[in-house]
Amino acid sequence: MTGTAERTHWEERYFQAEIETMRREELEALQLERLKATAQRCYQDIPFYRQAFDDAGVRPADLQSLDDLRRLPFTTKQDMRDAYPFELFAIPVNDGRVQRLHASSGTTGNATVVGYTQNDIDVWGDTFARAIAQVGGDEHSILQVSYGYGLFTGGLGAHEGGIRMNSTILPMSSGNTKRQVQMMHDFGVDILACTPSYALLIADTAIEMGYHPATEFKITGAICGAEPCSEGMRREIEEKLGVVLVDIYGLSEVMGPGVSCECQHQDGLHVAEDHFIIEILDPDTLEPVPDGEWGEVVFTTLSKECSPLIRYRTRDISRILPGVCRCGRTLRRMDRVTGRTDDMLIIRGVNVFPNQFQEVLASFPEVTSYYQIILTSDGPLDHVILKVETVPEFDFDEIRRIEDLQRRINAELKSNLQVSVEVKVVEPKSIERSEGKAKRVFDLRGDVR
Ligand code: DLL
Repeated sequence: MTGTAERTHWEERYFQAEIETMRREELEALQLERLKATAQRCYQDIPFYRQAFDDAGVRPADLQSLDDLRRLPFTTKQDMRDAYPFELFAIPVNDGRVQRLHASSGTTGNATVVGYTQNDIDVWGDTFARAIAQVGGDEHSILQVSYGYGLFTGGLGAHEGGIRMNSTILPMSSGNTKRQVQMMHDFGVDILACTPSYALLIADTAIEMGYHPATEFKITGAICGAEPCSEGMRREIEEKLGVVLVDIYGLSEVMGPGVSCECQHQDGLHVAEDHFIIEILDPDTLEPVPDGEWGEVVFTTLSKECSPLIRYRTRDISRILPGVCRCGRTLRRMDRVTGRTDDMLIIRGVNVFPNQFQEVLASFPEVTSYYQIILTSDGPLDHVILKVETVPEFDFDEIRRIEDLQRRINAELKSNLQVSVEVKVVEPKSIERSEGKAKRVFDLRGDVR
């Protein structure tokens, strides 16, 4: 790949330029019109919202400007769980228009269930297709979808994007990694869509199989999301596979992948603002924070027919990046999601997100991107073990080198994150690999949170 030339070419690549570069005033007018229709539909067709609007003393007709959105009530994950299975649907499930159901895993309560009409699926396809264009894909590209298919929105969301772009879809789902590599090589796959942890596993497996994917494979783009990915891990995947990796964000409650996505500049994720209004709020006061400041991401859907949501509190933490992007898109950008309000660890009074460990580890060439955080109790205090895995070239037999590495990582964590943890360096390949979202934090403290 001749990086620069390709990227310059990509700067011209929009899937829906008329929307992606729309003047702000026009976009906001479109948002207001769609917001009014959404509020009306929610009030009319969903008893939960009628009650919530009435409790808040607001009617859909009160929406005169986008600022009036702040008068509307919030929706939480608990509201969605309580509405299990279909009470938040604006269209009865057997009505003939509900084409598909997706649901979150629901490990800690009822699953959250979301329905899609054909139009909802088409919008989803459009927004994911924008991501395909961001990595230079088109109707000539082969798209390998290695997100899991099923109730999880990754696989079918990417699939819809491929259909919309008219790309050739290779619906691998996750798992059977050697076969993934073999087909990626033999078929000349152009774009890979999967979680970043799985992309890394696919890259490592290809290398173990004796390939040098960065030069021997045709692949040039990766669309990776569903979990945080540090810059270090992104570069590792990019170098190993020879791709440009764009971060894609989404959540099943709001749609699935495609709510926002990076462009080739990898400088924030353009929100599909024609279909979603993003707000960044202080999670304690629920008041908006200024652009550039971190807070909880809240979304209102603008075009969803079956499962519209008003001010859904995602618990994800991000911020709006001020200014306009070099790519020319006018859709505003949110920063990469590095954590969730409910993921935050409090280690001896210091707040840290698991992903921040990954950022620090990225500066150590002796270790891989695989790590685990194990929380145990040490009397009344929390004890944190950070397990990190060495690269195969590291001489694991020399205890002095191991101790030295542990000490250096610890010092770096202390100076960057102000936390003190027990660093445990482990042998190559001893940390479990993930074919989907990686589980990094193991809470063995015995309390159910
Ligand atoms: O993970 C949808 C998705 C599939 C997004 C494929 C991107 C690619 P859920 O399983 O409902 O849906 O999980 C949603 O995952 O609230 C975030 O905490 C996290 N998440 C999603 N994308 C990203 C990302 C899908 N790019 C939850 N970076 C969200 C960091 C992400 N976290």
